[in-house]
Amino acid sequence: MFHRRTNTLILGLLGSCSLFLSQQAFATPTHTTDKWQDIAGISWSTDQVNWGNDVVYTGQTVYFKFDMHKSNLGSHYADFLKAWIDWDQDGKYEQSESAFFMHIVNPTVTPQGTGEIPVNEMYSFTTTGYTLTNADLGDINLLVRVTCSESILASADDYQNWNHQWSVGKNKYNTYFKPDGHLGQGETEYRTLTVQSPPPDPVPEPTTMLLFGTGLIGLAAAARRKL
Ligand SMILES: [Ca+2]
Ligand SMILES: [Ca+2]
Repeated sequence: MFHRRTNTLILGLLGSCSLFLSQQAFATPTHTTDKWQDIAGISWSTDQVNWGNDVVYTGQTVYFKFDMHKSNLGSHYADFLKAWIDWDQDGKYEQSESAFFMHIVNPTVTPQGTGEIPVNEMYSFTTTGYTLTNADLGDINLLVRVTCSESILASADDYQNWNHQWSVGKNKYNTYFKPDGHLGQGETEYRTLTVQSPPPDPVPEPTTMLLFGTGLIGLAAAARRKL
């Protein structure tokens, strides 16, 4: 189970970025290019079999799935995907509302200059389940971003040199990866999770009613016999 506001799942990828540096900060998330990594899917499920963007109901446990597509092999440290879920529905994504992040070390440093070899890889990440309560009723907005290690360091004004990417550490990358501002590489996408009260139970089938009625008559007859 993961808990609103507090949980941070970490995920990550071997990655690659070319040099896109930006020291600027923007109110809304923006990216220079999605040429290297992009978001291929955002979906959720209550049975972990059927994934989509359907309405969900209180009492159900919902799992989220995020798909990241990686176009090119590259030479930088890692690619990242991070998701925020506006659980308190105040229209803002707090760092405490992050539901996802990670970091896997590339075992070999690919020489720079070979980054644009197409790899066309797909990565899929699934969260643990969250059980919806009445406090979740309404429309809950999701924000998902993908980017590279170099872009994150640049946004945090911590780009010291190329090799610095390998010594930053996953916790710092998580802290640096914000729901707003500008990142050189990557993409941002949004979805809305609609949470409703469960629909009423379906009307019983006529045969069920007949059996139920027969049973009642039988019970009544038995009760009379006992008198
Ligand atoms: Ca996309
Ligand atoms: Ca919020």
